Amino acid sequence: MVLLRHVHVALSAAVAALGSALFIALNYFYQRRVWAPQREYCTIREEEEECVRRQVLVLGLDGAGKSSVLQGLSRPTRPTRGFNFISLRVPHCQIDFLEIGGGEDLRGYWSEYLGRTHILVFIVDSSDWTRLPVAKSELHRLLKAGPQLPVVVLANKQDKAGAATISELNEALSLGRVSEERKLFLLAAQFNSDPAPKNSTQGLETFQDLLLQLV
Ligand SMILES: Nc1nc2c(ncn2[C@@H]2O[C@H](COP(=O)(O)OP(=O)(O)OP(=O)(O)O)[C@@H](O)[C@H]2O)c(=O)[nH]1
Ligand SMILES: [Mg+2]
Repeated sequence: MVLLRHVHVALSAAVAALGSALFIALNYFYQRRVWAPQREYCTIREEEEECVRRQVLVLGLDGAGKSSVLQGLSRPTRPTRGFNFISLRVPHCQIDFLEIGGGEDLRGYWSEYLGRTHILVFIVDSSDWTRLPVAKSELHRLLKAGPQLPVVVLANKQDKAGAATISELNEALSLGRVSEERKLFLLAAQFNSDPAPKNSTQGLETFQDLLLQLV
């Protein structure tokens, strides 16, 4: 009888411990995956103190889709004289996205922002074959100016007919030339505002997950 009671107590304790571990794990997993703009996730004071601020610089030629990507991550943004800015709160971190317009007149200023940046997102219009050489030289100029910076190259507009594939872009942008030391990622994406299912946004989750790992 006494032995049975001991077994019962031990089993209950084991179930309780397993339940708590599961609860903590689920909570942690849920928090890590959360990405919702305009909400405060650092609600616990201790966590608030740990919050860090990270800047993601979003560049790419004019029309590549920078604003569309920011809109995909958040709500529509207001362009301010060639600049777009959104701020997202995720657990332990506030991520500031700064887009600078891609017109020729603004490209000269891009590198001035690298010093304050933690991650560079370079967006390419995969269907714009004629301007891929320009995108390539701008990208390599930035890589040279920010030798330590992790870089995510977003191969946007994959929905468009004749869009370059990932391997074609790897070649066209000479990414093989980039040092192996550099954290460099090339991701396929489409951020079309057209609501038709075949045109809808793709690659958003992978992009978000990658950013969460890099910040
Ligand atoms: N088909 C298609 N169109 C896209 C996609 N992403 C953006 N666009 C369209 O491309 C055009 C330019 O997009 P923007 O987001 O304004 O480009 P941007 O890089 O911010 O351009 P600048 O601010 O001028 O440097 C818009 O008409 C978008 O709707 C995509 O993935 N697929
Ligand atoms: Mg824009």
